[in-house]
Amino acid sequence: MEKIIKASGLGDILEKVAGDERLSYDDGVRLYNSDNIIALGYLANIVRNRKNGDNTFFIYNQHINYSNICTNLCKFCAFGKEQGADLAYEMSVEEVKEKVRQRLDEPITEVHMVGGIHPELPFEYYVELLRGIKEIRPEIHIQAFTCVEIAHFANLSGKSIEDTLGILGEAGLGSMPGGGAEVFSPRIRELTCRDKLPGKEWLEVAKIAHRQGFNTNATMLYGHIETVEERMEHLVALRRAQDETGGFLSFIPLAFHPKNTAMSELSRTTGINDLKNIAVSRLILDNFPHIKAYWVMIGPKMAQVALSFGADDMDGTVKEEVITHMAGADTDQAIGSTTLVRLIKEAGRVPVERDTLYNVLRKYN
Ligand code: V47
Repeated sequence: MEKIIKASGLGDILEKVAGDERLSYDDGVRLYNSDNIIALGYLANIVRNRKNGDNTFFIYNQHINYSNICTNLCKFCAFGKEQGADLAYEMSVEEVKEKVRQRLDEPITEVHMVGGIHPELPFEYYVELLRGIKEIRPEIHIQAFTCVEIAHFANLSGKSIEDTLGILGEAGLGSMPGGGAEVFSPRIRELTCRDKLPGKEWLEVAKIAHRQGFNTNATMLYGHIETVEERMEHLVALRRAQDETGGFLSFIPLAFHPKNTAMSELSRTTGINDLKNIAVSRLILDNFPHIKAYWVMIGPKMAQVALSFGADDMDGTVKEEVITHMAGADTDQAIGSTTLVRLIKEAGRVPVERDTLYNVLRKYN
């Protein structure tokens, strides 16, 4: 294999990876431009095994999207709707509590909750959502609200990001998911989501959250109009932020789904693009403990293969995924833990059920 890697012009990168040396921006661009997907997988697998061995994580979780009403109306998004539009919806606090109540008999350890940037709901609504969920299921970890939502809540409350997070933390917020990052490039944001929180501010909110003791995740939406260089700028910016705070747990590359979006003329991502983004992010984000292959977006089969290309986490049972399905995902809206365990075992890895903060709950070896 090492001969093949040298023959594909990546010998110097292999040496760096074997020596646990940091890769540069230019190395990342070369990796993205390489046609040798097996070489990329081999390199990423070295880092994956060094960090996580054969452990492959999943979580028993429940997704709740409290509302899709959104003022940002990003071009790549089929979920966000204008208030009053046909498919627009918003749940009351009671409806969200009912969603949690309905699944009390399942061993769920995490509620993953995000929504749009709603023009009218007051800050108290979000605080009540957290309190309400905790009332029904006090032991559950709530991973909720992207950096974009947190910045919006700070505007609503008239308080600093720090104070806003403090109030949400007291109400039950445990950590934050990685959405809303998209691609940090101002060019991409101007073309696809000009009203959204700028990339720099997304990073600032994440770092403030980390300094306050919250862990968060990070994402990158790939496979639309971004260049390889813009992907690399995004990854390097995340790596720099992680050097400063160490608060990111997991990075999730998100495969663009074009259906029902304002960019529906674009094609869906291919398997090679999916694997490249997993592998290159594993190699560049040397300070991120985990890389997730999100089965909802790339399908369970590709997510299984991704476990040999740098990924060590398959996310979770999910149930009722909405954001990707409104954009045409053809995966199921939920997956059983037995299926996740089988996928991981057949990939030759060890399934590990985790909680949100990666504490091991059960190892299937
Ligand atoms: O914020 C929107 C993206 C995100 C589309 O943190 C789209 O563990 C693809 O962030 N095609 C929501 N992606 C999902 C998300 C997530 C999912 C699973 C785990 C975690 C985590 C985070 O999906 C949005 C946006 O960036 N998105 N529209 C689309 N058409």
